[in-house]
Amino acid sequence: MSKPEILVLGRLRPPAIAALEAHFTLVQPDPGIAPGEAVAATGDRFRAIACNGARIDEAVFSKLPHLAIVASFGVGYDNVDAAEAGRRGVIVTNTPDVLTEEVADTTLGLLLMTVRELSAAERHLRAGKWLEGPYPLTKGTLRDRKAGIAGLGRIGKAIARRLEAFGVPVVYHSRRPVEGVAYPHYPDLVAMARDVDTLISVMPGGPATEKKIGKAVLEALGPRGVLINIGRGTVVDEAALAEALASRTIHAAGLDVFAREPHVPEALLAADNAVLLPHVGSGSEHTRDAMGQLLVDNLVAWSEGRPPVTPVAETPFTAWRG
Ligand code: 8YV
Repeated sequence: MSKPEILVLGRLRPPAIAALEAHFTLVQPDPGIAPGEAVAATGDRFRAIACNGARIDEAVFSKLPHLAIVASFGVGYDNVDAAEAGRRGVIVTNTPDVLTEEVADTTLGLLLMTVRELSAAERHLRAGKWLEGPYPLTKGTLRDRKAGIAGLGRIGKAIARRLEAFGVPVVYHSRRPVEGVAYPHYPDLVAMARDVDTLISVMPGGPATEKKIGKAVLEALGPRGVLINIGRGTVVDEAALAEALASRTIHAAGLDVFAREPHVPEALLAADNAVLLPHVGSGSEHTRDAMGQLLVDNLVAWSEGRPPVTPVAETPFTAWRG
């Protein structure tokens, strides 16, 4: 019996490719070609997609009339129009849980780098400036801070646990209180920003959160304020943030994500009070391979007629085109 075909859109690491090849025949268009174009002539062949970052929207769905499943790499799936998938009876899966601790570790690293200026201090040493004098004492410290986490899902909770261990009090913002959580809840983001000096965003991307962290939130955070963004870049109004950093409306920012990756606005690159990382939150081989394996497990479950392991909320497993 021939193996089912999988359309691979975007890059996957060799272990995931090898694991997929054990079960499927892979069709891998050049990742530089837009998904709609890549499937223009052959779309009705495919019932399953494995994707990493590729935009899968209405235009792509319309070229894939027999599609049953989109297995997306990453916990965030703002690149996939999951609501449209739901309407079409297509299951979308993501890769939660396996990256939670890694992303939380990176968040604490980025927070410390930002508050204690660790990357600037290392640059001072490497430039030979230590010979001329010590690196200046930092204005920032974790010792007197209070953190507000925007988005208290699995990753937000893992960050909160670490902050507790560091002795930093935690509050959180989400639309509704999270069950079983004792941290104080703020339904209003500006109100929370006013009450904390360290805002950590783990919010997902998409239209509902676009530019939620803008001028009003940054002003509320105030001159001691530190913004850490580990979720999605689109959540921050980057022009307003660059302005707030330049005018010292806030003290500093640590960013792992940007609105138009891999492009980073010049005004942020110019900010000496910003620590900028190239979206490395989950970026260890260990964790990326666990994510890859979960993507494969979802597709194998589909091909064997079993329920998907990690379907997204918009496409719960009820009836699907197995
Ligand atoms: C990945 C991420 O780097 O899981 C996510 O949502 O942002 C990251 O862990 C990204 O998905 C890789 O494409």
